Amino acid sequence: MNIGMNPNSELKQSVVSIPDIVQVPDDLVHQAREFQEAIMMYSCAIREVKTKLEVLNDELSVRNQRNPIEMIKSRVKKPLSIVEKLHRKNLPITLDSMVNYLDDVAGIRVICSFVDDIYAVARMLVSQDDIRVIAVKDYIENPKENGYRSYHLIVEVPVFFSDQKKDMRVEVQIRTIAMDFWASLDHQLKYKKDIGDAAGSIGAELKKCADVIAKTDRHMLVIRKSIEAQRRTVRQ
Ligand code: 0O2
Repeated sequence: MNIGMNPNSELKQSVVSIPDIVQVPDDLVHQAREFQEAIMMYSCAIREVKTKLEVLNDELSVRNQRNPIEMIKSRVKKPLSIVEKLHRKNLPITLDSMVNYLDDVAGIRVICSFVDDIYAVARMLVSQDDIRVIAVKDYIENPKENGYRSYHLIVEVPVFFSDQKKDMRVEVQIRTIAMDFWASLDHQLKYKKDIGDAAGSIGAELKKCADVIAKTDRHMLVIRKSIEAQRRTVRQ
């Protein structure tokens, strides 16, 4: 066992807290370092896009006297979820695969008040000239079979680092409070896999809830629009 000074010790310490007496292969240290750097870059990309969304929300809230965005959540995908997704897609479990084939390592979830806010926010974000749209999935217009609704965008945003500019991919999921409520519970329930024969009927119940929620979202929008129309009439 090598207990002397290891030339890589400083690097090792910065990547993981492994005592110096533990021999870690240099290539593993190198890979860990590269992974850490990639994750840092994704987290910076999240900050760039999040700031854009916050700016839009601030501007629109002053102009329209209400916030189109209720909340913004973000996350960098956890290492185990990255491995699980690469495995599910039959891709090699490598850093290159992650960077080249996973579009949702950096993820932002925007929770809007009303359905029309989703489209307004998406339109304003993608019309910014440093944003490149890679893919759009409109699960509101075309809900998933299980009832899942949300508007998904994969965008690329340039991030300036000390010695380079990198175009980073970020997945932006935009949905209403009601859609988010459904998706959160659906996500929780997916982890409870020991439901045996009940899976079909539970799926059907969840689908019913999703449809009720979508109807409520549409109804809330009608109410807001009639309030706005009323206000305009009163002002005239
Ligand atoms: P997590 O843990 O939320 O990140 P792709 O990403 O394009 O390779 P897919 O499944 O075709 O794979 O993409 P899609 O349909 O755009 O879905 C990606 C993400 O949307 C999922 O990420 C979920 O966050 C969300 N999502 C999609 N369908 C459902 C659903 O039925 N229920 C819920 N609750 N969320 C859903 P991950 O990586 O699966 O999970």
